[in-house]
Amino acid sequence: MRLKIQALLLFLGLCTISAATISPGSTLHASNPNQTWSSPGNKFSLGFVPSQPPTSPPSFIAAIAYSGGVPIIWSAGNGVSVDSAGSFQFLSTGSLRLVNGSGATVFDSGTSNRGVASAALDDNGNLVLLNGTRTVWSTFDNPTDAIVPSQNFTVSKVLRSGNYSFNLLSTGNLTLRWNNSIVYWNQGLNSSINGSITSPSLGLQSIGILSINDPSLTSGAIVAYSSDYAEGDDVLRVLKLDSDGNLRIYSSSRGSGTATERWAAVRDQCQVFGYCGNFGICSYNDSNPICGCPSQNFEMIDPNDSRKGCKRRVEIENCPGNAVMLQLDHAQFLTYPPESAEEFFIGISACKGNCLTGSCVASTSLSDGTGQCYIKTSNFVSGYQSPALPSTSFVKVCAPAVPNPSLSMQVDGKDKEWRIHAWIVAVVILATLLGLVVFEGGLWWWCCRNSPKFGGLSSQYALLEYASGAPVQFSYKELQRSTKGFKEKLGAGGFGAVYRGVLANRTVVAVKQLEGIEQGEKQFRMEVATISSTHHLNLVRLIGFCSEGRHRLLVYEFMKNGSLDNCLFVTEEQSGKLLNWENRFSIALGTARGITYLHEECRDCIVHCDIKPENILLDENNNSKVSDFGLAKLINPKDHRYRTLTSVRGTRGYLAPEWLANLPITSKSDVYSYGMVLLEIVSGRRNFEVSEETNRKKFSIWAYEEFENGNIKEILDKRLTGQEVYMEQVKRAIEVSFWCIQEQPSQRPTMGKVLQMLEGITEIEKPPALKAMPEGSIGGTSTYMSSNGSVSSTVAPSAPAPSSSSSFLTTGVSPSGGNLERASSSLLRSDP
Ligand SMILES: *[C@@H]1O[C@H](CO)[C@@H](O)[C@H](O)[C@H]1NC(C)=O
Ligand SMILES: *[C@@H]1O[C@H](CO)[C@@H](O)[C@H](O)[C@H]1NC(C)=O
Ligand SMILES: *[C@@H]1O[C@H](CO)[C@@H](O)[C@H](O)[C@H]1NC(C)=O
Ligand SMILES: *[C@@H]1O[C@H](CO)[C@@H](O)[C@H](O)[C@H]1NC(C)=O
Ligand SMILES: *[C@@H]1O[C@H](CO)[C@@H](O)[C@H](O)[C@H]1NC(C)=O
Ligand SMILES: *[C@@H]1O[C@H](CO)[C@@H](O)[C@H](O)[C@H]1NC(C)=O
Ligand SMILES: *[C@@H]1O[C@H](CO)[C@@H](O)[C@H](O)[C@H]1NC(C)=O
Ligand SMILES: *[C@@H]1O[C@H](CO)[C@@H](O)[C@H](O)[C@H]1NC(C)=O
Ligand SMILES: *[C@@H]1O[C@H](CO)[C@@H](O)[C@H](O)[C@H]1NC(C)=O
Ligand SMILES: *[C@@H]1O[C@H](CO)[C@@H](O)[C@H](O)[C@H]1NC(C)=O
Ligand SMILES: CC(=O)N[C@H]1CO[C@H](CO)[C@@H](O)[C@@H]1O
Repeated sequence: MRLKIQALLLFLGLCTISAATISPGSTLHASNPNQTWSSPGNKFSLGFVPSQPPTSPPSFIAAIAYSGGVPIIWSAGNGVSVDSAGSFQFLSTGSLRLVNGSGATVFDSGTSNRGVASAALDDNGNLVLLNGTRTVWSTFDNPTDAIVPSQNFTVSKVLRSGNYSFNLLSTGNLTLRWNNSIVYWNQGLNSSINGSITSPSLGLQSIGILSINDPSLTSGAIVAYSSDYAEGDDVLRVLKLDSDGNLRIYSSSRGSGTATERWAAVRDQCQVFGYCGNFGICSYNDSNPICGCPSQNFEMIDPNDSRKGCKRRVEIENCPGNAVMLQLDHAQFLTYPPESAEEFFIGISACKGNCLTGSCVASTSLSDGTGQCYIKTSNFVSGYQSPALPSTSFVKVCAPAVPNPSLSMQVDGKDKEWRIHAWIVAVVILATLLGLVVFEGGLWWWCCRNSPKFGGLSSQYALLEYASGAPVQFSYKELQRSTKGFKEKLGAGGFGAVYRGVLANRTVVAVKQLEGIEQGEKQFRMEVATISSTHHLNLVRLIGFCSEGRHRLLVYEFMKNGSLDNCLFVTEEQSGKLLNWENRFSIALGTARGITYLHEECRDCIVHCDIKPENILLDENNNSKVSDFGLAKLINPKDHRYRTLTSVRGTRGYLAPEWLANLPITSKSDVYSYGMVLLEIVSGRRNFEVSEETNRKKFSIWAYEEFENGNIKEILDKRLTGQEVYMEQVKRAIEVSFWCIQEQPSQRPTMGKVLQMLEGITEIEKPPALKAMPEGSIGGTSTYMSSNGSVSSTVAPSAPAPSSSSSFLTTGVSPSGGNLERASSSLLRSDP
């Protein structure tokens, strides 16, 4: 039925086409908009229309428009405007020409001396130049920004609007591009039609279907339906590339003078690249996309047109050495092919820090669990900010970074009357709240005056919150009381001392008193929220926090069996604590699971940065739990220095070489540290230990030599002799650890892969040889754990040469490997 109607319409269309002839020498004048060339049925007309938006003095474009003036389906020179003295001429040479008031040609059809004897506008809206009956040139073959029914759009054609263009690819894909390069929309055909397309053409049917035709297809492949599909007589539908970069189908009933949007290619306008210009940030007010600047460090290029973009008030070149990264929460810089090459997988602070060096202008860190980071080096960036976006972006600006005032403040500043209203509302609300509080307080007192637990009220509430999974906020006093004035010290880590405490509900906790926190309250709370939203069986759970004045404390669940180092490196007297092999292997697996979760599975990818036996805690069943994750971010607010030698919080011996080589820190750096810990779990010895027994070599280097010679038993902890040990597991653990401690990050497996190899799910190839580091550079006993060791004399190992041949199982190599190295070498170059 539908097909019949279609055929009928097509038939009618073909038969009724007649065209009003325009004779050579005719001229239209911009000064008289009433003068037009019309199609026989008056459906379409060519004439001058005022350009939009109106200008002063007025300017005009020569356009073919549907009856009623809307929509415009073609314009001379694709929207070029002329002054009111301009004219549109059909010259006797056969050319169509638009000239402005000074007589300069601004558009020419280029058809002079090609035998054109007449021109005609038909009732499909096609203006053709004819030699007899042969079409020499037509507007349908030279579209500007729109396509109408019966127009045939092929691979070689293009619609343009400003910097945007629309193409049909020979594969049948439809693309929208910015600046001819960046593809921000790419839609393919139904995959069941793959590969068979030979010469596709795009057509808009008069009933509102957009489809692709091809000799290999019996019927058109449908691309889109108008929302008013098949409705309406005398309705014109137009596929139009708008100046905002979106491709839309409009419907317009004849003579109405209006066109209604019926379909749009890009649903989310803010996803259109460059919509807000360079450095412009797209966001939504209620429903309209609006453009703004990233911060007060920027100003609009044209205050009258926010879409023109923004520019820095002070250019980066004018503040050498004083650039900082401005943080934009819930924001991303759009990254589309072919631009996305500059991506790699690192944590959020590395994404920020790595951008500060080199030619990077902005970066976006996705918080979708991938840890993906886009480094923008192009001089054009297009931003999008929305509370729904799970990403954080950074822009390089001259210090100080001045964030935009929040929306409420803007409103405040604008409207005094509003402020008075707000005052009244606030007073009323406050009074109501106060009344409620007094009432509830009375109720409480009445209920609880006899309860012995009255004093523990706050903790009772805390318990409620704890059960709900949100971090509890403690007062400093409360924690002081629960730790008996910070008496029982459990240990001291890189971030501060840890004390044993007992909460009012008798929960035993570990209270960490953070040191060197320079971060503001808000930032701290955000990080706490991130840490506490990270739940895993093999991660130590954060119960609560305290942020009061200078005091920053974190409250963790208490781990009865302490940290792994206490059970691995025990002296003769304590040998009762020694772990058997079964325990050791399950600790290795549990730790790997916890780190895998941090890297790959939780919402904000976290690179731990300080994995060592001291940070692996054991509960009463010797289940391992990783602690201190997410803290690296807390400590160093000035991220660009976060990994200079003096501020490295990680621990020598477990630090990956890239820390000292000043290369990007990625999740692979944690893999290195884990590898060292794994080797220690097997051997019961510190990886950097040097002794006569190891021929004065670092234990890890010596261990590899023993492994090469097939002496796995030599590496295994001697104290396990006589116990039940699965040599198959030992061998696997040793091989995995050697894979993890490869010098090249790209050679190390991901944590997920490590887990699979340990579990025996994936075969393990023979690990390549380890490079002996220059003595004293990494993990030398002299610098280990010394708070301010001979840092300045430390020799950083030479930057690893980018290697494309990775011998590691190909599936285990992160796809970012190559890019990472490219990015690294550029970082190195720009570093003094
Ligand atoms: C165009 O037509 C309108 C009404 O049809 C008339 O008022 C106006 O004067 C005309 N303009 C010119 C330049 O002829
Ligand atoms: C006409 O176009 C020429 C060349 O683009 C330009 O120099 C001239 O100023 C224009 N004249 C008017 C009146 O717009
Ligand atoms: C115009 O058409 C005629 C016959 O159809 C042909 O002979 C002539 O070459 C054409 N002129 C040009 C310039 O192509
Ligand atoms: C569109 O044009 C191409 C090439 O000019 C042609 O092969 C194809 O048949 C045309 N399609 C339609 C529907 O007219
Ligand atoms: C196109 O983009 C360039 C920047 O690449 C900009 O300078 C120019 O104004 C843009 N043109 C239009 C019409 O938007
Ligand atoms: C065509 O579009 C699909 C998505 O619809 C995309 O996966 C594919 O890569 C595109 N093909 C080309 C050649 O761009
Ligand atoms: C693709 O084509 C198949 C068979 O023609 C059809 O069943 C399916 O619904 C189509 N898919 C889409 C997304 O149009
Ligand atoms: C949203 O922005 C549009 C365009 O700038 C404006 O016309 C509209 O009034 C704004 N709406 C609100 C609710 O602010
Ligand atoms: C913005 O518009 C105002 C008035 O409409 C005008 O005076 C001003 O010059 C315009 N500014 C720019 C940069 O175009
Ligand atoms: C736009 O394209 C031109 C030509 O391809 C190129 O020179 C220019 O750098 C591009 N602009 C941006 C901002 O990418
Ligand atoms: C309609 C069509 O050609 N479908 C093909 C798509 O590609 C797969 C795999 O290449 C073929 O099996 C289908 O026949």
